Amino acid sequence: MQSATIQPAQLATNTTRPLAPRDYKSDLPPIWCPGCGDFGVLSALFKALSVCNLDPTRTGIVSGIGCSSRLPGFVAAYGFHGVHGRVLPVATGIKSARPDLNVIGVGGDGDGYSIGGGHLPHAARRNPDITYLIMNNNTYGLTKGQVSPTSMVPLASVGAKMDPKRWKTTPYGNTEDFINPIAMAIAYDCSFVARGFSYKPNQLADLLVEAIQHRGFALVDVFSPCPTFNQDQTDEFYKHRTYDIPAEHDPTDRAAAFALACDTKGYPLGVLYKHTTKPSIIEEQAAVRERLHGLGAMEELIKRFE
Ligand SMILES: Cc1ncc(C[n+]2csc(CCOP(=O)(O)OP(=O)(O)O)c2C)c(N)n1
Ligand code: SF4
Repeated sequence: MQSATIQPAQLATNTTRPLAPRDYKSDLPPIWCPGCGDFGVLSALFKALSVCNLDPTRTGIVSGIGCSSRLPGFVAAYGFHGVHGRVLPVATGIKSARPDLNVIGVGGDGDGYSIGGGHLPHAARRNPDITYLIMNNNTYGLTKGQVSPTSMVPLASVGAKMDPKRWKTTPYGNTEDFINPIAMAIAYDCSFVARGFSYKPNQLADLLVEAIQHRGFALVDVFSPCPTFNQDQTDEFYKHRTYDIPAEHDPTDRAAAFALACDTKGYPLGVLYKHTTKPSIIEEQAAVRERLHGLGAMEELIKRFE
């Protein structure tokens, strides 16, 4: 069932004055390694928050565990540094309880696609009005460089030797193939799917603005290299293999979006897919609440707990 009208997200904006990117900086300086891609992501997020003029007192940034998941501490807004892989249940819960708040989830590819990967299809079908920013460095950075679901390293069966200096935890070879997270998200009918690159912070800021303004669940996968533990998917690797999505791409065409996501010649950057009429759990929950009020059931329930 699809609703007929296309609504932009209702954002809680700052009403006193326009806020600059620096207004969203917390007192805590980021403690990432020099050259970490997450710096570029953070600066793009500051810019996007400023463009949307989000009210920091009505904005929550939710993360899991990992280097990337430290991000909420660096933003002057409400932060929830939670449990590994549980960004989406927490973010969905906050948005369900307080639809008036802006909710942004952040974390790594390990957090979001490995231990937390099972939450993705359900977030896609529930379609809560939240943005989920995944800093994809193709490794588990915080735990010192294990193979993650997006590590593009050869499998042991093809005889490729892992460089033990690079991939210390798999010195005899990698036994697990990698996934394509944006193709997966489009297959799940996630209502907004985009990909950015931390070395293109202006483009990334634009993508984040569009994701925040999207009414529904917006996934933004960002290549954010880890120079300390991943010497394979580096900034140079992506600089040579990424390209901007051509202007003629229609993001509402799901088949075209899927084909783009599966491109084997390079990695497209930009908005791949946008489903603007998908129902959202937040509106469905509001409809249920209204019905319960109409029946007097809500008041009865509240009385029982008074
Ligand atoms: C339940 C649980 N399992 C495992 C860990 C150990 N652990 C902490 S961070 C992490 C992976 C981090 O990788 P990723 O999410 O990609 O973030 P990055 O550090 O690369 O930014 C793991 C396995 C944990 N903290 N909790
Ligand atoms: S280990 Fe990698 S992901 Fe973690 S802060 Fe250092 S460069 Fe960034």
